[in-house]
Amino acid sequence: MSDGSRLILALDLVDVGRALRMAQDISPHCFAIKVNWPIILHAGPQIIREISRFSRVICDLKLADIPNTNRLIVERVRELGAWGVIAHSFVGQDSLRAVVEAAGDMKVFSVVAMSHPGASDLLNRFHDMLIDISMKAGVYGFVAPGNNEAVLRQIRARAGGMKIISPGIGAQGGDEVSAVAAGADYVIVGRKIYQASDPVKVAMEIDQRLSMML
Ligand code: 3DU
Repeated sequence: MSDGSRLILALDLVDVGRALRMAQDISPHCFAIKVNWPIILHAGPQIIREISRFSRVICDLKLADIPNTNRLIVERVRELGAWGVIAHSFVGQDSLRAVVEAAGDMKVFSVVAMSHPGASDLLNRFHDMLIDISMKAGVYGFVAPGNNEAVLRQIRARAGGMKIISPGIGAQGGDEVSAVAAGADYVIVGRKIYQASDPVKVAMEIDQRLSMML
């Protein structure tokens, strides 16, 4: 893993062998590797431990349950050695606080807006309230759309110096440099990298483009 990188690899491959090889090859060029339900359901939760041996791992479980259930899940994620975990904030302060308390040293990122078109139906109209709920719950940072500069800039303005990680780059139309310019600290990139004919090269190019902004 690279401490100075602003790239987070979204490892949404369901071929576990390929996913692990790619994680190893790309980890020197990214800050962290994000695992989501597809790879966890195919490989089993131990994939979190396995990748944590050589990289920071962010578990994108988008937790959205009552406090007790959120707590039980986060305790297990912590045992498996993850560096961070992602939870929804719309369920309210108590549910999110349960995540923060169970997380210990793990970083908690809350979703305050999303990158898909349907996010404008409801969720993205409430990002200010979701940021306030998240701050009161004590999260470390936010997940905000890297392909929606207007929303991302508003979230950055309200988030102050808190960390923002942004998906929506590449396959969902966003650009990594524009997202960082609009306020993202890190960009989350999946298909643009793992569907490329040379994923390591694409990851290195993104990493280099972003490092030139520093
Ligand atoms: O579109 P990509 O292939 O670069 O993958 C983006 C990843 O980020 C994927 O794991 C998805 O579940 C996650 N994500 C979003 O794409 C959008 C959000 O608002 C939140 C998370």
